[in-house]
Amino acid sequence: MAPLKLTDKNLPQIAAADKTNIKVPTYPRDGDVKEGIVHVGVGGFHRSHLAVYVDHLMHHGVTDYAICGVGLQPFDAGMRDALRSQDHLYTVIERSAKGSFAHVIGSINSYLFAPDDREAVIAKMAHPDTHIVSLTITESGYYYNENTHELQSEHPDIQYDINPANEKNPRTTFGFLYAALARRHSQGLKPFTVMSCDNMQKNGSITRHMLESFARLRNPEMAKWIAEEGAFPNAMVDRITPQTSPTDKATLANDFGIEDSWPVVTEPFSQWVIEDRFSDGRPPFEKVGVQVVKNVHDVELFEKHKLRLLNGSHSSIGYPGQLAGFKYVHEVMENPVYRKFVQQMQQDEVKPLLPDIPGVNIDNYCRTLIERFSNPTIMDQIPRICLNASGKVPQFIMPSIAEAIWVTGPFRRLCFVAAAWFRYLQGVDDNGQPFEIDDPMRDELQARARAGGTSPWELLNIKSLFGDDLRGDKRFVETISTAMEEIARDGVMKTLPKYVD
Ligand code: CS2
Repeated sequence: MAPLKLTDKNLPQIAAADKTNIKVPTYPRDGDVKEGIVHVGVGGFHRSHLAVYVDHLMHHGVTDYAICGVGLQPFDAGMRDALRSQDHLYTVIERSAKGSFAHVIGSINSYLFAPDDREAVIAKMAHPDTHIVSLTITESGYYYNENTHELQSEHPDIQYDINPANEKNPRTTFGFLYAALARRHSQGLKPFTVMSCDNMQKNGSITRHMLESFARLRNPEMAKWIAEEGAFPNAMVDRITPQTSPTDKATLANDFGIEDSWPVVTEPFSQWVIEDRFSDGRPPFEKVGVQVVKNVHDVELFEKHKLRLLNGSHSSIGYPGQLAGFKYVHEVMENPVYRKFVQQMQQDEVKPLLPDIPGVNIDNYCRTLIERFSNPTIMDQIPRICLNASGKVPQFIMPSIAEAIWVTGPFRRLCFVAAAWFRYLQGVDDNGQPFEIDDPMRDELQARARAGGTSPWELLNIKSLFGDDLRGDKRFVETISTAMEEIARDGVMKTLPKYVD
């Protein structure tokens, strides 16, 4: 039978036709449903994580927190068109050795594309039904200076948005948040909670600090109101979500009989630990497996474990893996030497720097990570891991190196990963094949990586990325320089055994 197009009208038929037990929304999607969450940055991760938790809530009868998706960037037009063409429904395909399971998700109710109508986005955020504005805007969307920990206020986008003449046409997330909050303030409404779902240590606190700094440049009164009344919960978010490939669409059509123009593939695992701090109410997240935690310190511990172990290991798979010519994460894990390298970096270099979390066995956590990385069915792409590295390596790898410097701990493998990133930035792999670098700082990084050759200095001198503690440490500079020379001379795979015991 021909696959059925994913639409509200076809849902009963999709559910009935299938032999593999597809879960579809059985809750109402109109009428009494309110859009309590506005989400900026609807990509694969949002659609496999927050939107899935909200879908579960809606199955539990929660009707006030459906999602209005927002795209701020021109490239979001693709998501707008895909979602609008299928009543904002989409399929999540969970894959593992146990098989494939498909869920149709109905928690996204509408979608606004800011380049079409910026005012509509501001009005939506300012609407009394909106209680939460959530974000997956990637690290670079925060305009956060890693060295000073301040807002990059000189950045042309921020300069544009703080100019009152541009208030109705913001470019950055902060411009939209500010305009909407100012409107709520003048209407006597509470500020919405700004809920970051990005991979950053202290993501909520950073969002708060960046938005308050932005607001101070516009109107100190508003900055004060946001500081006093606003809420910015910190959170650890986790679910590996590869980019959707054309094969995924074809498999969904063949195996499940669904025609979906943009499904999401992910793993069975999902975790979300969030601080219980909301300014205008929240849904009962704990009903659907979210760990809602009172103490911000506890959230920070979970964030630290996840960013340093999961994302840090991903970096160790990504940059050297790309140089060595691997295409997928699980292929790297199939190589015994490389696998050992990742395990030893976790065990010998990262784990000793991490605090205990009561109830969490860190060795089990590491073992689970290796299993998740080894899942061959999700086909997680190395170039995805390498994307936007200037916002990732300074979060995932460099803080472990800095802490190892303070305690004179081992860090050769971490330095090898940083060296591989520097080499990667030259844009040519170990076989001389060029590849594309996708990073908001690409031009500067690539020019410096090429000028520096096997010396790290051109790159280390970028003050917004690397702190003085790194630049000033002789042992670090020597170790990374040696690794850069080895990789340039012998390539990753010949060098790697030197870093494995
Ligand atoms: C990855 C993450 O992009 C990356 O660097 O490490 O997207 C990772 O897959 C997620 O954080 C998993 O939760």
